[in-house]
This record gives sequence, structure tokens and C-alpha cells, in this order.
Amino acid sequence: MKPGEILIIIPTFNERENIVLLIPEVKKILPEADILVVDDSSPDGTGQCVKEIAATINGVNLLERSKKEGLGKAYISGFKWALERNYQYIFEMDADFSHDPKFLPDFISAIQENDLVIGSRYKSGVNVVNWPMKRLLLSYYANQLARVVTGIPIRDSTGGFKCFRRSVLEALKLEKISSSGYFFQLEINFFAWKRGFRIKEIPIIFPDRKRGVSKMSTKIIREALFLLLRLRFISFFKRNY
Ligand SMILES: Nc1nc2c(ncn2[C@@H]2O[C@H](COP(=O)(O)OP(=O)(O)O)[C@@H](O)[C@H]2O)c(=O)[nH]1
Ligand SMILES: [Mg+2]
Repeated sequence: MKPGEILIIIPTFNERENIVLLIPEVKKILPEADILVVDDSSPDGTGQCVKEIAATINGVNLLERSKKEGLGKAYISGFKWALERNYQYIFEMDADFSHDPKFLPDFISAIQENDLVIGSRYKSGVNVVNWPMKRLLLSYYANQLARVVTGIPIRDSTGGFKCFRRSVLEALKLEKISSSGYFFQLEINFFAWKRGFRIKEIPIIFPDRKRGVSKMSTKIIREALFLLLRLRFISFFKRNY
């Protein structure tokens, strides 16, 4: 892959301890990739930290947003940033090491024959390590429900370790994406599936974060239920999404 073709977008909110370790690790495994950290003005100074790293490591960028608006909005501004430039393969990745950079080369091989590659916690059994049982059951059943309700043939629709071909993001009407939380992931997968893009799930192992805190909230769960109903409706009545 040529330099300037791969962009890894990492959304952050209070991830200082993680991001300082993650960026060098990603660069070690995929030196040709550029990185874009989308930070929602984290009070812990994540943004400043990234600026310092960017001064020493090539291809590291920071997109600062003025307030915390959720994962979906952060990604959408990251996607726009990528599309304004020449990137062909655009990744989503969490900052907290639940997404191990060692899997990045697997995505690169799989994207050669596909348009969207999804790192899947539930492709071969359940590959989640150290999550509280309550959290695991919530995630697992939310994904099962998403499959039954929308018909989407994907086992892990809410995960955020993904690689898109540019063409998928170009086709997507970014301003129409309604979810701000994690279910934004399902919304995009649903769209890509409806549009007939080639989607592949590859197995990943997902350990819980060791540093910092999760941003999961009940607001996200509520939003998810509404999204499921809406996608169900679209699945039934509309051919085009
Ligand atoms: N920019 C931005 N990043 C966020 C926001 N919410 C979560 N994140 C980031 O999204 C990634 C996944 O969030 P995390 O809290 O680890 O979710 P969990 O693994 O499902 O508990 C992490 O890198 C977070 O820092 C947000 O509102 N804005
Ligand atoms: Mg996490």
C-alpha cells in the first residue's frame, strides 16, 4: 500500500494515558498509515498530548472539536476530513487498546476483496475478555436483536474496529446519519449492506480497557432502541436507504 492511502481515525474523550502508547504502536505495525485523532476537547489534555506527538511522529493529525457530542458525530467529522484528502482506506479504531493494533494487517488483506471490513467480537464464539457479565450480555444480545430486527447478516454490528473503502463513505450521506452514540455503527453497516457493498467480518479479540473509563451510558441504550425500530421500518418499506 502506498503512503497517503491509509487513514486510521481514533475518537478520543479523556484518553491521554492510552493515546500516548497507542500511536507509536500503530505506527510500528502499519508505518505507512496516517492517524487522525478526533478529540472532543477532553479535559484531561488528550488534545495537547496528541499535538506533542504529532511534532515528533510523521503523519499524526489532530481534529479538535469544541464539545463532546458522542462517537457518531466525532467519526462523521473524521470521515469528512478523510474525504477532503486522498485516503483510500479509512479505519475506525478505539483509543483504549480494546482494538489491538496487531489486527490491522488482517484488515488490510481483507479490504482488498471487500468494501467494508468489520472486526468482529462474535464471529467465532465470543471473543471478549474481562468485560463485566452485564456489559457483555447487553452487547451480545443487542447484536442478536439488531440481526433479527433489521435482517442484517452481521454478528457484531456495534463494534468500532473497521476499515472502509473510500467509496463506501462517499456513497453515505453523512449528514443523514442520525445516531450520535455507538449505534451509529449499526446505522452505517445497515446502509452499506442495503447498498450492496461487500462486507466481511474478521475475528478479533476484544479485551476490556486497562486505563481510563468507558463512556457507555443509558442514553446510548435508549437511542439504540429507537434506531432499531427505524431500521426495521426502512427494511420493510423502503428499497433505498
Ligand atoms: N471524540 C469522542 N470520542 C468518544 C466519545 N465517546 C467515546 N469516545 C471514544 O470512543 C472510543 C470507545 O469508547 P469507550 O468508552 O472505550 O467505549 P466501550 O469500549 O464501549 O466502553 C474511545 O476511544 C473513546 O475515547 C465522544 O463523545 N467523543
Ligand atoms: Mg472501550
